[in-house]
Order: sequence, then structure tokens, then C-alpha cells
Amino acid sequence: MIEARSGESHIRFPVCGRSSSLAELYSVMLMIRVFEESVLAAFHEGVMAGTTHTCIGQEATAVGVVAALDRELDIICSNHRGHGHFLAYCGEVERLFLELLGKPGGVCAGRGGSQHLHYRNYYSNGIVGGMIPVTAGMALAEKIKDTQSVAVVFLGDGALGQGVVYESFNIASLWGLPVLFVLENNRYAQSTPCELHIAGAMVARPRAFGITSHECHTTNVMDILELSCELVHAVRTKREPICMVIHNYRLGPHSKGDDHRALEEIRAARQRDPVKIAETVLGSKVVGKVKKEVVTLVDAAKKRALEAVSHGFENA
Ligand SMILES: Cc1ncc(C[n+]2csc(CCOP(=O)(O)OP(=O)(O)O)c2C)c(N)n1
Ligand SMILES: [Mg+2]
Repeated sequence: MIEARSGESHIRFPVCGRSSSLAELYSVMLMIRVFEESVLAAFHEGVMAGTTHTCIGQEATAVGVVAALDRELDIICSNHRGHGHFLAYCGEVERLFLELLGKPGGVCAGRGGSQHLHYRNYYSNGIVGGMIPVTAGMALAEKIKDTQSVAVVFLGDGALGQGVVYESFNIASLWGLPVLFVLENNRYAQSTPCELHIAGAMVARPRAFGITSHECHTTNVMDILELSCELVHAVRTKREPICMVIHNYRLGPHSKGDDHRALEEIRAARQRDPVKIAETVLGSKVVGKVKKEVVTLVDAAKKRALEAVSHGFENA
């Protein structure tokens, strides 16, 4: 685990690095899970306004990929479903609650909300596919500056319907840009299953542009971390793009409660829940201890965020 910086008064969770143990990776995944369940509860309680997209079921991607990065050097670009990527990057749980509540202590002083965040080397944008050319541009800047940085961008299966993705694949390949494209196939673009909007194999698309591409069918965070370390190293040293297609599943609703999927399908997908997979390996003693710590921390962060002074427009 990487220690939280000292001298800061807000609640921040320790984050994971390349040599993290399963217990450490699990505690960050659980923190993301508990955070997002608290966010959904906050909407139902009527204390949060606007909208949000949770990554419940996809935590292993966020934690495994981000743990493989160098947080000082590398750039992370995310999308509308970015809380997990953000928390895996910096653990700023209280400041994310504050941001979602539109309060001044938030990550972007409460003006970016759930989807539009900037913090250090982390950037997100709610336009599907919107961050992909931006990431290519940032990678180009790093290439020109001759740094060793890697720019990672998380995109969903739905983003494959955006033409700018292919322009970005093309230029990244042609110009040898240090980008790791992490394509999270969570099986749906809002309510449309991928069989109804994707022709052919997803992995064939970046390959058509000469981008080395890997598929990952596991939701085991240790396996995702291992593959991510290998691919991040390859992008860093070869200075060329790579794509990683991770087949996971969104266990929660698209946003706050809109879900038309068959319960049977969701129930079956719980077999691949990355949090449960880690819990099975770790055993009840470790799990109980971590759960207690994580729930206490997230509850305290939410409580403090709710008590913080408002901008006065969060319910506008
Ligand atoms: C350009 C654009 N079109 C439509 C939307 C509305 N929208 C938000 S999320 C989403 C689905 C995106 O699916 P995917 O890329 O698979 O990501 P997921 O939601 O599954 O994480 C859509 C259509 C948007 N945000 N931006
Ligand atoms: Mg999707």
C-alpha cells in the first residue's frame, strides 16, 4: 500500500501499487464498492442530486490497472463511470463525496460532479468516447517532451460506436504514442447489450490499426494487476500503443436505478463478482477485519461531507 500524505485533514484511503498483496487490493476494491453503494443510497435518501454511474462489479479493472501505474509519471483518463478509477488512483474518498454533493471542498470545488474530474494526473469527461482523442494528444505531448510517461484511457464497449475512437487508434499507432487503451466490456451500453451494437470481435478493432491487443476474461484482481504491469511496461519501454480488452460485468444499474436486465442474468454474473472472488481466497477473518475498517472510513467520510458547508446550489 502507498501511504496517504500526512498533514491533510480530509479522509483519504491508502492506494495500491505494483507489489500490493491481495488483502490490500481487496481493501481498495471494497472501499470503491462501499463508496458507490453509499452514493446510490444518498440519492435515495434525497441528499444527492443530478446523476451518477457506479462501477459495481468492475472494481478489479480499476484497482488492477491503476496499481500498475506510476502515479507521479503516468496519466489516467476516465469516463462517465470513473469513481473506481479515481479512488484507485488517489483514495480521496471524502473529497469525492464532497464533489458529488457540489461542495467547495470537493475534488473540483463541487463544479465537476461525478463525471468531470481533474486531480493531479487524473482526468475524466462524461462524453462517451470524449477522452480518447484527448488521451492521444496528451500521449503525443509526452512523446515530444521525451518523458517515460504512459497515458491510460478507460473506455466502454459503447464508446466503440464513436468514430473518434478509430481516428485515435489510427494516429496512436501511426505516430507510436504511449497509450494503453483499456476497453471495459461490461456487456452493455446503457440498456443495449453488446450483441446488438457490436459487429465482430471487439479486439479485432484496435488490431486492425496495428495495435497489439490482449483480451482478459478474468475478474480476479491479481491477474488483472499482473497483465497490466506487463502491458504498462511494454508501452513505457517500446513507446507504442497497446490495447487491453477486459470482459467484466456491470452488476449495478446503468445510473441510479434504471435496469431492465433479467434478474437471472445478474444473479449468474455475481459468480464473477471480483470482491467475492477475493473474499473467497482471503477467508472470513481477514475479510471481517478489512470490512470493518473500510465501512468505518467510508461512513465517516460521507458523514463529514454531508456536514460540510454548501455552495447552496447542489439541489438546483
Ligand atoms: C456522446 C454521448 N452520447 C450519449 C451519452 C449518454 N450515455 C452515457 S453513458 C452511455 C453508455 C455508454 O456505454 P459504455 O461506453 O459501454 O460505458 P458503460 O456505461 O457501460 O460503462 C450513454 C449512451 C453520452 N454521455 N455521450
Ligand atoms: Mg458498457
